[in-house]
Amino acid sequence: MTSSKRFFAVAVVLTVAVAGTLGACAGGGGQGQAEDGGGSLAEASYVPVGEWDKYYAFLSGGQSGSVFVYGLPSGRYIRSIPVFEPRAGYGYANNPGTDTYEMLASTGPMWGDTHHPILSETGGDYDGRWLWINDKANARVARIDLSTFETKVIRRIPNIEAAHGIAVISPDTSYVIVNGEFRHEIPGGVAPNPDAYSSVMGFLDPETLEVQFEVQVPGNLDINDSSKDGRWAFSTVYNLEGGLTVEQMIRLDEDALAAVDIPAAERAIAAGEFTEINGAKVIDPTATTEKVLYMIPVAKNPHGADVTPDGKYVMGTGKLSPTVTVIDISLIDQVDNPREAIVAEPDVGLGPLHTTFDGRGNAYTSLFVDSQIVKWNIEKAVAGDPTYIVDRIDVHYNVGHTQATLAETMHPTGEYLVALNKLSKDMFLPVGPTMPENQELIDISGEKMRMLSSFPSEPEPHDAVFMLASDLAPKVIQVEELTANAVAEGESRMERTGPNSVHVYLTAIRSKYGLNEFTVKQGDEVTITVTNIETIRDMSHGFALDNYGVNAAIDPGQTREFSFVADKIGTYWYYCTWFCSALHLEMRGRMLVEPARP
Ligand code: K7E
Ligand code: CUA
Ligand code: CA
Repeated sequence: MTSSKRFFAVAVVLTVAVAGTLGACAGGGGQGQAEDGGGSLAEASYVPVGEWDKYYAFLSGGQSGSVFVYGLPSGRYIRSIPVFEPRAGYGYANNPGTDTYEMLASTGPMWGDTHHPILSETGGDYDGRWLWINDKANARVARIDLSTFETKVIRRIPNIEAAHGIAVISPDTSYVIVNGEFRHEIPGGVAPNPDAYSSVMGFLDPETLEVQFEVQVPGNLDINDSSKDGRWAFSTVYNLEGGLTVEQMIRLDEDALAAVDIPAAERAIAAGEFTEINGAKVIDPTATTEKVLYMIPVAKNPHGADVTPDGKYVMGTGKLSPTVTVIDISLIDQVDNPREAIVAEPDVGLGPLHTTFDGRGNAYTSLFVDSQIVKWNIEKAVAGDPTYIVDRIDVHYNVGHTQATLAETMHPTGEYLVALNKLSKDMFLPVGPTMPENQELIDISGEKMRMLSSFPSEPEPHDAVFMLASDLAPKVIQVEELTANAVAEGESRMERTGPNSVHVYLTAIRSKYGLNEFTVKQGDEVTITVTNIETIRDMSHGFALDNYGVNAAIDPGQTREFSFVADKIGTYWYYCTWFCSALHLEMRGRMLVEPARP
């Protein structure tokens, strides 16, 4: 087969593989069950009752708009962190007028499509401060504070359609980068001719998420990563054809891996070599004095972009090509022909999407079409040794991302790998036509991979990152610090603040609110400030006001404030929504709404 015929064949397989295997598994069960190694497989992922997992796993929440938190190796679902969706259970963005509601509503719709959780780094290792996640659908990025597992910042990124790949710039999180995947008219307006389209890679302040600058890159920016020394931002690029249809987007045999020279970009900004577009400083890399952008050809329509833990190589993972393109980072700005920076193109299998690492010189690539994880040795592939494939393991089914423990840091633990499979088919009890996703936990500590266990999740964790519990658990706070607006014990009261407004101050502690009742007039704007004055862990209270659509969860030490208009006459009970004590059901009080004019 000529190479272009082979690529076409792979493209066809990618499209039909899912349909082709769907019918094969009626009756369920059998296919996914791991071979038992005399009970040792069960032991390898068993965590006794009351003991903690060794790792936190942060899985992207996909179409839920959130982040899922699991424990590894048990695969226990612990909680989720709402980001781009309201969640009454956590008092997050569900009451109009609250800070979390305004943060979400002011940047776009009350839903999102999250793909890539990433963690803050200091010295190339996770520091346990922050986690970021993208909303592909609405050009947003959010920052979560890991001391409370709460979303603190959401920002819409200008000049971006489809915020897809995100990454931190290692080793010290100098920027968070975000890719604009879909090409469109950056300055605005509408241009039916796609020649006017482009996309940018955005460089954000990690804390505020404000855009520091953007770099225009040809093609569709897909997945990104950074070198380990802060020098380079990488991204795979597909659709260099500038096509509008699938057929047009796969016409050429090659696309590229883009490498942005960050210090060169910073110097271009300092020299004024940018155009301000929609509030962002945008660099056109064809118009800078210094070279800012390098485009290295890789086989057509690549997907994953991954840098090895030692910082030597960046890999573009094939998707339509059965290969991984290995690029020597130190050669990028040294060679005349960018092709000379490519040091290996190992053939790994059909539909390779993402690559991860164990820190012992091995790469693990997910194969969507083959439904496998393939383990291969990087230096053997670079040396041209044909025995670079070390092992293959079947996964169930059609794997997207795969991540090994701490693989994105400079010190992977090489212990577990999670395959994030797109289809679960026969793996779990049927629950209607919509089945969960299936994550599989694989032991990678030995030469051969060992399938340990699987656990379902809501759709759709694209990607995951892991932290050692010993690095994060001690940093998580159990009781919030009191804020300036906290209501102190004995200070619960109602104040009339105007002819049509009242402010109610309440404390909450087992098993009472500070006021048993308060009375307002119909049409009053009611502002309620509630402080949970508990000082011990895991003693949350809630405040729900029946038939008024108000519900807030309040953690120990936390103060929540919300407002509504008391438009209905009558008695309305407010009650605690978190089961806090034997008298939880009695933890309630009355709001009396009287007619405005008696
Ligand atoms: Cu491969 Cu959005 Cu990371 Cu999904 S992307 S798989
Ligand atoms: Cu307080 Cu239930
Ligand atoms: Ca292409």
